[in-house]
Parts: sequence; structure tokens; C-alpha cells
Amino acid sequence: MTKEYQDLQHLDNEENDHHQLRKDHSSLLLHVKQFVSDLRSLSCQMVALQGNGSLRTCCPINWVEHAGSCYWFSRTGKPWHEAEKYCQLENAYLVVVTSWEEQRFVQHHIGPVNTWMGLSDQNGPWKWVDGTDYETGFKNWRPEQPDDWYGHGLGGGEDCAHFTDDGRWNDDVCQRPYRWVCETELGKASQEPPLP
Ligand code: MBG
Ligand code: CA
Repeated sequence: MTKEYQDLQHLDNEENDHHQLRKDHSSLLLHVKQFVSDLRSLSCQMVALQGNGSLRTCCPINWVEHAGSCYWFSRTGKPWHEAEKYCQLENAYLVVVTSWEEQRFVQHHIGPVNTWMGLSDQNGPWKWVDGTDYETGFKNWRPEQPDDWYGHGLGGGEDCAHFTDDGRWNDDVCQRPYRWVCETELGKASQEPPLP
């Protein structure tokens, strides 16, 4: 082995080591950043748990933050009313869709699966659970929907709205056990109001 060859090999090894160090460093940096963000979220959760009735400044653990709201995506199914009750126990409501942007975000998270939203007409006119005006608001019905179909033979028509497999909406029998999405807004009261 010549002296020149040995020198070259030495340089090669150094280059490899250098490359590996760079990779380790950037991966470590990524982990540290994730750690800092988890810590920030945890300390925000602590404040929320200690002070009852304070403004919500962070999303609960396992909820997804997006455009000033927190969202939770179920992986099991429930009838519409039970789904809405579930959300209420978490100081939230069934998701209210007010824009294309929000529709795309929700669609991305639920995939092609029937999923309840906070819209129903069981008391006559269509109403969003948070009081958002239906008539002037965003809508994304499938063609021919809503049709209050009686043909299912389960009794009654169809009073509850859900995302279908392509994301557009259908009205269906409220008792069907579909998945659901809860939403709660940041910057709003997060728990029971303080006693007088
Ligand atoms: C179904 C809807 C149902 C009803 C029916 C009418 C193929 O979709 O799920 O709600 O509208 O169409 O034919
Ligand atoms: Ca229908």
C-alpha cells in the first residue's frame, strides 16, 4: 500500500465520519424541537387544569389545532345524538364547517368514511349546533341531497348530516353509528363558568 493511497483512504474515512455527524446532528435537533413543543403544550395543559373557567389557550392532548380551533377525530361510531353528547362532555360540539378551507382540513383527516357533523333538521329547519346561520353559510351537499329519504324503512326520514366517502354531505338516519368530529374554539371559555 503506497503512502498516497493510505492518505486518500484516511481522507475518505474523515469525510464519512463528517457526513454521519451532520445526520446525527440534524436528527437530534428535530427531536429537541419536538421536545420543546411537547413541553410547551404540557405546561399549557397544566394551567388549563389548575384554573377552572379560564380561556382555552391550547388544544387538549390528542386534539389537532387548526385555524384557531381544536379538532378531535373519533375512530369508532355512535348515533348522532350520542356523538354530540360526547363532544359536549369535552366542552366541544360536533364539527361546524364554515368554509372550503375547513371542509378540506376535515376531509383530509377523516378519509373516505361516513362521519357526522354538527348539522341537523330534526326540529324543522337545518341548524348548526353552535348557532351558525345555515341559510347564509357554507354548504357542500352531494347532488340531490338533502332528500329526507323515507326509503330506508327504519321509520321517519333523514335528519342528520354527515360527510360521505367523497367528503360531500348527505342527510341520513340519525341512529346510524357513524364516526364523528368534535370541535372547540381557542380563546373561548374552556370550562363551566365561575359560580356567582
Ligand atoms: C343514498 C343516501 C340516502 C338517500 C338515498 C336516496 C346513495 O346515497 O345515503 O341518504 O338519500 O341515497 O336514494
Ligand atoms: Ca339523504
